[in-house]
Amino acid sequence: MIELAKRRAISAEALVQGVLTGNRLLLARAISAAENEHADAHAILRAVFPHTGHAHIIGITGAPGTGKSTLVTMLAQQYRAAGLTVGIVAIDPTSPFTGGALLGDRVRMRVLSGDSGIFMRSMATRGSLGGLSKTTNDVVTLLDAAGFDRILVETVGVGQAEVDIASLAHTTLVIEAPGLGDEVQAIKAGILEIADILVVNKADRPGVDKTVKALEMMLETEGSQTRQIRHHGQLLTVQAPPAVVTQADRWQVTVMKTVAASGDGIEELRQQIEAHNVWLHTSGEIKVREQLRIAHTLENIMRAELNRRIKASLPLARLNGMVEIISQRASDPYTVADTLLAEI
Ligand SMILES: Nc1nc2c(ncn2[C@@H]2O[C@H](COP(=O)(O)OP(=O)(O)O)[C@@H](O)[C@H]2O)c(=O)[nH]1
Ligand SMILES: [Mg+2]
Repeated sequence: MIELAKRRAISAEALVQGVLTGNRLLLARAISAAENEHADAHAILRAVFPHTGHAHIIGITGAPGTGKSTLVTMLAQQYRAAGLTVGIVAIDPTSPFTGGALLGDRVRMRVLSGDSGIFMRSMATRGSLGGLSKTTNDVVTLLDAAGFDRILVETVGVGQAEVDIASLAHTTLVIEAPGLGDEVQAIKAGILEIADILVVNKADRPGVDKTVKALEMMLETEGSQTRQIRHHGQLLTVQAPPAVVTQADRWQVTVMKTVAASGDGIEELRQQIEAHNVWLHTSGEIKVREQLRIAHTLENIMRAELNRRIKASLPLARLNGMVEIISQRASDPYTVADTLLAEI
């Protein structure tokens, strides 16, 4: 039972119905339950899962300050103008208590509020080794079940989250901005492997053409026809089966210029995202990406569950006792770890 306004509790069944009928208040409650790993969370997610698989999931990553949040807001409005509904998940690795980014999000929420075709949620990453957490997956699942046509997931391009986004999204946008000094140096290696569309935002700023050129040169030299994703710690190269690969089957990564602050180039970007969506289906690539998404989700769920079990079966006193034994060299951490894991 989820506590609402101190006294009223809402049953998992009511939350599931709320999500499936697009009730915003109940959707928000269900998301909170998932985020807080409430006891009902898994029951809710299980019940809504058969109703997922319809949304096109779009990941947006890039360094802080490149204009991702501004761009996502504009893109959402453009999608609305095109008659589609949009769910937004903004993931911020900073603490919700430091303010900064969330303050910006509050401004953004005001811009987008009042439109029932848009639902936005900000979340801080926690307890997931810098990557996207299991709960990010869960929130996407709930938005998908609630019937949103497009789900935009904004994540700061730092560490593991940047690579993870490519396993979560169907289409990945990497956002750059001009004026990062030595362009080629500033553009991180690995970006070409995850980007389906490269965006140079802040195209109103000097140096934009230099940045575009640098990216285009990188694309030419690396001939980014394959997409590499780390899975089980191994580099997985995703490509269509060799027999059917023709030039027409390949997705051409392009560099697009936008000014998110004014909206310039946003409609063109939206159309390119839609073109990628069409390509995913005509080429059959959608199946490959869906399998990756599911494998990634499954791994995240198992890892989270294992963490929970380890914590539950290992009281602090016992852990401290083990630490003492190891520190006296009466045993070693490998043996103790095996013993403790065997008990789970
Ligand atoms: N000049 C210019 N400023 C922009 C543009 N897009 C965003 N900004 C500004 O850049 C700053 C960072 O934007 P934000 O969307 O928060 O970036 P994020 O950290 O990547 O999410 C804000 O002050 C925006 O107003 C743009 O196209 N041109
Ligand atoms: Mg942002």
